[in-house]
Amino acid sequence: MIRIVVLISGGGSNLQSLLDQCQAGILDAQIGAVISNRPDAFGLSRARQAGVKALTLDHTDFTERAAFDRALAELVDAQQPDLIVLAGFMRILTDDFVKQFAGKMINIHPSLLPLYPGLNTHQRALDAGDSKAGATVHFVTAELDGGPAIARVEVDITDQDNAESLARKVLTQEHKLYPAVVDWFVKGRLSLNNNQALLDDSPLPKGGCVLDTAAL
Ligand code: NHR
Ligand code: GAR
Repeated sequence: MIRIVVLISGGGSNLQSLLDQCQAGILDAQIGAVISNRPDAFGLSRARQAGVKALTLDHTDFTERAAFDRALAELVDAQQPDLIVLAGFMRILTDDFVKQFAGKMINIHPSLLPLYPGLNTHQRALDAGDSKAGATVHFVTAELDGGPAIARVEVDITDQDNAESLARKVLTQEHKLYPAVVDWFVKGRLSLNNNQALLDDSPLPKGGCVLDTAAL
């Protein structure tokens, strides 16, 4: 069975949706370990609750970013993962780390990429007067939130929305999007070739294919 390592920094609700789908047998994969860079991340409790190994590598114990990344790479590699899933992981990874796991590391980002890479995405979408927001799953490359997109979900922005309400709406859809994309990987349908994401050997559109989560 495919082994997954999930990297988190916080609440871990996306992690929970993956744990639930593995538990239910919908995802034919094993989450071998969850690693957090923050010792107080609630996601670590979710992992333990599910009987999954929960590890912490505190970035504040390191004076240099590169040293933290080397230690993280060693810890991840020791789990022998087939897939590394970033789920609310908040540390930018060095080129060396990304290269080591090229083609087998994905991230979920709370915007319709290529719009709003980086942080504070929901407020930026509101400030721009956008009518739509969403989340994108992409392969992780050295370019921050710039790796080839796989799939996205979209939500409407209403006049009533603020950054919190929008974050909640998008997060609810992320919980459907991420397991669906992980399932493609688990089934061997997803690959990265020459900086292009492929599903069943066909190139995915720029920005990723739009998933209709109502149909999931
Ligand atoms: N690393 C690489 N090389 N490429 C990507 O695409 C990455 C990555 C690491 C994380 C997630 C990303 C997101 O989905 C991600 C994608 C953290 C920051 C950030 O600025 C930006 C984007 C993402 C994650 N982090 C600060 C830093 O100095 C710390 C912020 C904090 O601790 O709160 O690392 O949004
Ligand atoms: C999610 O919205 C995810 O897309 C976002 O943080 C949230 C994590 O929620 N990720 C980033 O902003 C990465 N920089 P969770 O911990 O409950 O899964």
